[in-house]
Amino acid sequence: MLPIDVIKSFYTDIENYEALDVAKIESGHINVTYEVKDRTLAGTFRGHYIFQRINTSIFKDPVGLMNNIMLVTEHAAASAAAAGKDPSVNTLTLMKSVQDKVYYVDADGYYWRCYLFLPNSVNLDVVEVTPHTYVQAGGALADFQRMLADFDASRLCEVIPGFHDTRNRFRNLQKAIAENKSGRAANAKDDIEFALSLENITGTIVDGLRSGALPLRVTHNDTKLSNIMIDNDTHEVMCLIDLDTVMPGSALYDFGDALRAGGSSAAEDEADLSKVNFLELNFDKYCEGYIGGARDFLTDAELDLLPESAAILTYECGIRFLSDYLDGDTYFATKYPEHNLVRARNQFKLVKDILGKLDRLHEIANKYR
Ligand code: GN1
Ligand code: MG
Repeated sequence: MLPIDVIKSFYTDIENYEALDVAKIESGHINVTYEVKDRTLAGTFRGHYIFQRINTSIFKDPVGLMNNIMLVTEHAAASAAAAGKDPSVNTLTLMKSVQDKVYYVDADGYYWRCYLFLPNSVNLDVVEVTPHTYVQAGGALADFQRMLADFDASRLCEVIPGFHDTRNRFRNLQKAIAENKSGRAANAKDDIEFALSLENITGTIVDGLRSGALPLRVTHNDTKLSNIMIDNDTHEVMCLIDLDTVMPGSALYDFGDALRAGGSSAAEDEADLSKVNFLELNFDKYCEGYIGGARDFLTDAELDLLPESAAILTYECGIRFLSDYLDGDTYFATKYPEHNLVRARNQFKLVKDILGKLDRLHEIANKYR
């Protein structure tokens, strides 16, 4: 239920409504989302909004999280306007409450927020996915990073501390192996051996951030196709949505994670590893969109590491699945007992494939620099 006091706190014109539709949107897994349409009796829109109740069992600091989203969307809007673009299309727009805040706490203590609905938008994965989809996805990430390239990312809080600290993820794996809480380490002997053999890649990005060799930027951390909105008629990219995991970090986190998912020929839990391969064509198309849109602000150090970042972020996800398997499946939802081990093996197969193709991937990325 969307309480009326929540609507009224963001939308003062509601007193004059003629026809108000409230519909629950079921696609997200974390927050509770409603679409609110205010129309005249003749059917013309007077207002069109997204209301969301923030899941505070996952996001324990909703005020810090909303402050991140406010800073990032305001900066992105100003950048879009300065570039002669339409901010209401190129970024989400938060509504302010009657208390002049970007969130509202209801009588039961729930945190709510309200965005303007992106006009005539549809998710990128709703239309048919083709190689061109990856040009668009890469372009969407480049647009997001470009609008925020001159924003001081250290002003943002770490919504999930150490989210892509691969060295820390590696220490967590060592701990999970030593503790072997599930008693399943023997089932994963070769996988553990493989995971431990790649410690040398865990510092590439985090050490670069710490030394300043890689710039600190705003990262999105969930750049899947369903979080990219396009215009329903022209199919032009509008913007990224789902800004809950916006945090300070490296541009390589988002590039690498996008290819972890979008570069694979199979789902991340495909058990038949012969079907799991890294697709050079998807990498090429994503590079076309991403490097094409981002090469003027990315540093050489970032551009040099794009292929490696795909391997590192895939490896990191693999060791998270493996650690969770050893811990007894406490973090990721699983559908059957060995699900996390299947996922880990799948990711490791992809890592091997990426590492074996690094020279070729550098050639591809260099075409667009
Ligand atoms: C989780 O919630 P979802 O499915 O978008 C995880 C990501 C992993 C992904 C792997 C907050 O993402 O980091 O890459 O699973 N998100 C969080 O499927 O841990
Ligand atoms: Mg998400």
